[in-house]
Amino acid sequence: FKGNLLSAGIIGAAFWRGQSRLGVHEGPDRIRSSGLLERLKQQGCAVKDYGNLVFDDVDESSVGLLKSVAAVGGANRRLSEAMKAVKMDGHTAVMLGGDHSLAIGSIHGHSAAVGELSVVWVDAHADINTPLTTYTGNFHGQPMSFLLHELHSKVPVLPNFSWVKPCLSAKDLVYIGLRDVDPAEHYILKMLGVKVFSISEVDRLGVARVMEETCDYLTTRGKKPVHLSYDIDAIDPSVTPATGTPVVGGLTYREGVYITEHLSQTGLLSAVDLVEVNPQLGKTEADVQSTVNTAVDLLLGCFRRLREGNHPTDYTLPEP
Ligand code: 6HN
Ligand code: MN
Ligand code: MN
Ligand code: MN
Repeated sequence: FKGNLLSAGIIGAAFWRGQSRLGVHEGPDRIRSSGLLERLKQQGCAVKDYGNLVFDDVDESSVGLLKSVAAVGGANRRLSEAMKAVKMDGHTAVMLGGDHSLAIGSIHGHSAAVGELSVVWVDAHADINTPLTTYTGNFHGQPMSFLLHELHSKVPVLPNFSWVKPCLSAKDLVYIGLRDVDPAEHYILKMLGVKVFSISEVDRLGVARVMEETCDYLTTRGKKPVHLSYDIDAIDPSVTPATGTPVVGGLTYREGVYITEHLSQTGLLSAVDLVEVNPQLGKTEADVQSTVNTAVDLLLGCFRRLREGNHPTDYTLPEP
């Protein structure tokens, strides 16, 4: 338990044009209003809320199949700058989405501030389509293709994307929870030899061994700051139904939280994305609350919360 001087720098990114379903822009405020900041402070974490980013009203036009290209590029550019500033201020950065296309700006800005990163991507999906392999045209299924050095030559230059420079090596990436991977994505993962703990590996090994192996794998080449990109749809839709692309057979609540607890205890966690919470997609208010409360618990886990309980390091029992 290294130090108790964690501080969270929170950025809201109420952006949804990386996919087509209305409501995911409500994620940041809904997660805040469920008590995230108060509960982080209660557990001894300093908190600075940078508010929600203001995005330019750029045109929403498509390039072929690709939806809202310039909007996605522009929003991510702004997010990248904000993320870099939060890291320069010395915080553990928290990016509340919004859809998962925002990982482009989040990881790019994080890397611009601290250099080489490890990325742990927890998701039902690999989000590694290129703009030429996507069949939905949604950028939330493509962010990883813009970030990897190895895919640079496979990604065309698009309007408002010329600022994006790949910043991640395939060997510094681990996926956890995959269970809905497109054929082209599967090909890319195999071609690049990316480390993947699909939901089948979670079944086979158990989440504790998956996390041990994840950390061992990432740290064999040195201890780089870790960026955790957490898509709420990694968790089973019975727990987190309010999301745009739910897939049956996901992580349990307990497995999901364990991942955050384990990474937090390494002391290497430097930034977290929590994306794809869509409050408009719950069938009932209870569905929405279950989704949002789980998102909050995942974030608390990222800031050293332990389910066994915690106490301040200087705690002393009152004398009678
Ligand atoms: N997400 N592979 C599909 C696509 O559209 O490329 C689904 C992507 C889902 C993205 O959940 O962040
Ligand atoms: Mn997903
Ligand atoms: Mn470990
Ligand atoms: Mn995703």
